[in-house]
Amino acid sequence: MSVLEKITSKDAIALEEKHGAHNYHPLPVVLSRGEGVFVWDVEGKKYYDFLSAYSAVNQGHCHPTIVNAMIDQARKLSLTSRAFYNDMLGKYEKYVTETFHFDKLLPMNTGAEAVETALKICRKWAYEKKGIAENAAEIIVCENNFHGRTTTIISFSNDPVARKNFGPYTDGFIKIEYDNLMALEEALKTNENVSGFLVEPIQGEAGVYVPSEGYLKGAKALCEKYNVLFIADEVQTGIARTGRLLATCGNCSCVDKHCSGEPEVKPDILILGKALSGGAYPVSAVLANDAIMNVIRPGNHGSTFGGNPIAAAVGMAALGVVKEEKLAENAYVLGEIFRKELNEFIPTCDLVKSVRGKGLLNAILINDTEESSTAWDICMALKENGLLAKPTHGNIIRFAPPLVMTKAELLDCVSIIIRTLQTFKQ
Ligand code: IF1
Repeated sequence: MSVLEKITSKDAIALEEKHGAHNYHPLPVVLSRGEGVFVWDVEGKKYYDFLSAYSAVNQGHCHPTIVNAMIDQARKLSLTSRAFYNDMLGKYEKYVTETFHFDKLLPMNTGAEAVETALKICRKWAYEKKGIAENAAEIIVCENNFHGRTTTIISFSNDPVARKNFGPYTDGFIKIEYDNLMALEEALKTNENVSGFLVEPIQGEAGVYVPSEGYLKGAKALCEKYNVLFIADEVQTGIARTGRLLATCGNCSCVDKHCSGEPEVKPDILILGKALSGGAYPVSAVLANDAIMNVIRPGNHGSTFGGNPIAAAVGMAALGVVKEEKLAENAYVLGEIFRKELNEFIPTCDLVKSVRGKGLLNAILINDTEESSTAWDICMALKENGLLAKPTHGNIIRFAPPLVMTKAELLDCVSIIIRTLQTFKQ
């Protein structure tokens, strides 16, 4: 079969079924085109995208500024490796570190790689700066975390599907309850070898679990007290998704200025991925100040593709779009409307228990068991009605559209969601 030949949904799914590893269970829709908040399937049906590739496509599908930056750079120079300098990486590093107020950036490609990088930096800092005995460093993580799928990262996951039969696992992690400062202080107090605390500002995979007001600030204060690095995994929450440039910006006044430079919580190590490229290309990064990042010396870490010229061009363009189009502000405003509209509907419907989230990272809780197929069935019905979303667990549906959505489009989506939910009887 020629790659140019038109393919039906049925045939595309059959090909993946036969020739691809079965490591996903996708909704049965085959997409072939995207523009802004919309995607089209191979039969030409148009959908609102309410997943945004798990928040990678915050800037909307195929944003022309990002696509043009990518094409222009691809025509000039795509990859040099880090054996040589290229003329884009330094510009990109300056731009991103100035945007987020850190001294230095370490470029990688995927979110999981950036998390691995942060863990390595944290451990090296523990031995060389904090004075922890070799191989004794511990990093605190949270229950129900999702940080990626490498062997080390799944070592501290408590999702049996992600973890079971992939051992032996990497040591050196302490798991505590999320959103529990007492548990964090207890772990810090009783383990003198703790060097870092790795946390998602909102737990995505756990079902868009927003911690209590003040949790991140309190956690950062405890990390300071015990000389432990506060490591924020903003792979999913970062780049305007939650109505701020970063979720750790909290309620600082950056909504219209993008960043005041004084975020509510300043991580010691910041992990970015996904929308750092607007979904055009795999681009991830770890940011930290010199006192931490300078523990990394030549040969300690790297990646063939990390910091390549296309990634640098795409990353600058993608962040530029977020700033120029005020996407943090738009996500903030639309998120308030989305939750208000759904909160007005929920009392009229036994099927939905609640809506929660921040900015345009939201989820509804379905009044059924985790084992039920209700959330999946609702997503299938939403698909029929022209809106794509994916269940997380059997009873939670995540709603995360691209941040370039207009208010009229959002209200149209709200009416599709409500109309669809009304067709389900408890
Ligand atoms: C999949 C969830 C989202 C992440 C955080 C690191 C990574 C991710 C906070 C790794 C990745 C994804 C990947 C996606 C499913 C997914 C996800 F449902 F699992 F929770 F987004 F909501 N840190 N998140 O959320 O980044 O290596 O994938 O680039 O297909 O597994 P990656």
